[in-house]
Amino acid sequence: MSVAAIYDIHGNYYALEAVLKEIQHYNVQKVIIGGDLVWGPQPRKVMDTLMKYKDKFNYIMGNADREVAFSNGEEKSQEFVMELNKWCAEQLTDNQIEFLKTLPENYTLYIDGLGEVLFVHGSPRSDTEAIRFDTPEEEVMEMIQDVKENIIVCGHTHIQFNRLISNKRIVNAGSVGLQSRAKGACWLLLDNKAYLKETKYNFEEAAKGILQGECPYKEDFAVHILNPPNVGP
Ligand SMILES: [Mn+2]
Repeated sequence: MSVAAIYDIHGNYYALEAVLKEIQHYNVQKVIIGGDLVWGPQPRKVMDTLMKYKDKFNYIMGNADREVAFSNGEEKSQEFVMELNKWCAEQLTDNQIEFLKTLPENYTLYIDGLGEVLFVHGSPRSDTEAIRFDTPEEEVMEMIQDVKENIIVCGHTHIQFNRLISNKRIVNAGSVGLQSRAKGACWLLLDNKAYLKETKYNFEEAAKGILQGECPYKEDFAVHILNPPNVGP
């Protein structure tokens, strides 16, 4: 069985379209949408697209989905994050907001050749806890101590990695829409092993489309897409 894990789309419609097109070449039988769907420049277009697959794909909730859908941004969130939470919620239909509210925290799947795989957004214990490519092993071991599955797929930090820590394989799918470091839309293909994928798309066209929209801070999103930063959030 081939599975695509598509994480951190962050309201980038162009990147999502590119990845959905790309996965058609891999005979993918299951798609896991790993959270942080809408917080970004094109929330409505992304949700209109994803809702077409609402019975076909499997979804988990990201911290940004929770904050947008329940209008309960973290108290420590910066002002622009709160403003965008509100703006994104206003762009969505009631049905789309309700859909986001029902998303589960995690998803488990048995994949031949890999075994049980646990999909989470941040860490197994929190959708805001970051597992980065360089998080010290002792810190990660605390986060995963109650996990039974052999493999943990996560996102949230927008930089891909594949690490083996205490006999658990931990794979970060990277970000489709707001990637750091990579020059493309990042996602993960799971088959007999984990393949970190990067799909090229037209950054200039995406930036132009975003600038034509009404999103607050749209210039910052356009710059991020044209010149991905070296560090994740
Ligand atoms: Mn996140």
